[in-house]
Amino acid sequence: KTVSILGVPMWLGQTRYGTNLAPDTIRSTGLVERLRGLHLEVKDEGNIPIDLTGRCKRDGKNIKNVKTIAKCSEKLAAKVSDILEQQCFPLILGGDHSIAIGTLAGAAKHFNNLGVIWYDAHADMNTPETSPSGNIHGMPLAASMGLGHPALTGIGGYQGKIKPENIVLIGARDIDDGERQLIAEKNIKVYTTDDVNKLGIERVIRETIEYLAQRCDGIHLSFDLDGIDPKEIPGVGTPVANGISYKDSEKAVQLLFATGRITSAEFVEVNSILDSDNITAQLTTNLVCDMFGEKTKGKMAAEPRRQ
Ligand code: DIR
Ligand code: MN
Ligand code: MN
Ligand code: MN
Repeated sequence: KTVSILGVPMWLGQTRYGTNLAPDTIRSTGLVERLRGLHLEVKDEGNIPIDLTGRCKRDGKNIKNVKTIAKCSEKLAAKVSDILEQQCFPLILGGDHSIAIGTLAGAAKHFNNLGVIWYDAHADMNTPETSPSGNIHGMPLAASMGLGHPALTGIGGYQGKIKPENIVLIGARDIDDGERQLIAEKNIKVYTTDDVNKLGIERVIRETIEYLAQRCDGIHLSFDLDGIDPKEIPGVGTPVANGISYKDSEKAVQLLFATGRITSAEFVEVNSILDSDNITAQLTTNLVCDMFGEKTKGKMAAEPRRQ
C-alpha cells in the first residue's frame, strides 16, 4: 500500500509561531528516504497551501482564526478523501492539532464507524463555550463529534464524523472542566499517563484495539507529540509534565500498526522554533518509521542528533 505524505503547515490553531514549519523540518530528517528504505511505496503530496498572514484574529466569540482554519480544513478534508479513494494510506504532518478537523472530515466518510486514537496530553474537546483560550487546537475532537462552532462542525458538508464511543484518549493529563464534563457525559474512554504506567503500554494498546474493534471498520491515529514527556520532546507549544515516555510511545505505535487496523495517521504540534536542534522533528520521524515497522523489521533507526 502506498503511503501518501501530506503536510499541513498550520499554526493559527494556537498562538506560537513554529508549528507551520514542522512538515518541512520533519521531512528534512529524511522521512521519505527512510520509509522507502522499508520498501514502502511513498508519495510526497507536498503541503496544503495556507494563508498564514492572519495572526490571532478573534473573528468569532472566543475562537481565533476560525475562517483561515475552516478554509484549510476543507482543502485538507478533500485531499485526505482523495488519498483514501486511491487506496493509499494518508500520513499527515502538522501543523497544530486544529488540522485534525480536516483529516477526520476527509477520512470518516470512507467508513461506517471510524475509530480515533487520540494520543495527547490534552483532550481537545473544548467548544467556544468551554475553551479557556479560544484556540482551535483545543477543539478538534469536539468539532468532529458535531459540537462547537458551525464553521468547524460542518467541514466536509456533514456533521458528526466521530461517535464518542469510537474514541480512546491516551496520555490525557491536562483536561479542562468543560472537557471533563463531556467525557463523563459521553462516557469516553481515557487512559492517563498514570494508567499507562500502572497497566503497561502493551495492555493499554491491547485494550484500546479490543474496545474499538467491536464497532470500528477503520482507525485513525491522531498523535500529538505533547503526549510524550516534555523532557524528551522539547519542541511543543503546550508541554505538560508527567508524559508518556518516548520508549512506551514507540512501542505504542509499533503495536497499533502491527494490528493492521490503522487506516490513517497524523503527527501534530511539533514546533520547530521551540525545538532544540530539531530533536523533536527527528524523534517524530523515528516514531513514524517505527510505526511502519523499521525496528521490528530488524533495521537500525537513526539516532537523534544530540549535543
Ligand atoms: C487547552 C490546551 N485545553 C485549550 N489545549 C491544547 O486551550 O483548549 N491542546 N494544548 O493540544
Ligand atoms: Mn492536541
Ligand atoms: Mn496536546
Ligand atoms: Mn489546560
